[in-house]
Amino acid sequence: MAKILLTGFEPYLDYSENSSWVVAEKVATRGVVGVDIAIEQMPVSFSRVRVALLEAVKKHAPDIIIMLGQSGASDRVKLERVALNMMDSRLPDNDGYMPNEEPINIETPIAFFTNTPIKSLCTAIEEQGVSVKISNSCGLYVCNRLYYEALMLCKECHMKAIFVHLPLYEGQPSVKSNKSTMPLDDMVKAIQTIIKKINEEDREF
Ligand code: PCA
Repeated sequence: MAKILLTGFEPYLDYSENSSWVVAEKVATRGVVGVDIAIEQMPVSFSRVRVALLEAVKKHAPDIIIMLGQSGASDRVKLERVALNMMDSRLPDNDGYMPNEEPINIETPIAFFTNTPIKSLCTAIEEQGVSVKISNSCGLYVCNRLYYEALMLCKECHMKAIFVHLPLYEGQPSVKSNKSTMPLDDMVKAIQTIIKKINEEDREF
């Protein structure tokens, strides 16, 4: 049975909840037939997120890692294609750190692409009637760092990885009423679809 590691983030900035963690918990509760899903929460910390990822991967030894993050400005699910070797932010992380154009690792490539079939994942989610798009920038905040580290790990072991940015969810506490939101069930459906699709394609090889 394929082993999936699903990660979400802890709350950050003014948000009392993080939609990515709420969705990760719901996906784990509902499950997907034929796969074993583990979830782990990641810290919103440039310096601590790498170790948190390494520990989670060591603990669960997943075939596939799907990382979720909240994107407060988004009105749809965003499948991230690329992670950049760069950290830069005008907003602090949960340790109060604000990097200024710092490389993640001076010895490794400037970017990595996902090793999952991102276009067919996008089509499969669209077919479920959920708003989705492929994004070519995961930002330069903590989500991008996590994604970069995960894709670097994929070069050393047999693991597939994709990062998915999620909107705020309908009814999410401490969210201003002018912000776009999405029903929680749609986001859960999108992630279940990704898990099913990658798992199916994995078994074809
Ligand atoms: N979103 C942030 C970090 C944590 C989260 O959920 C990001 O997009 O980098």
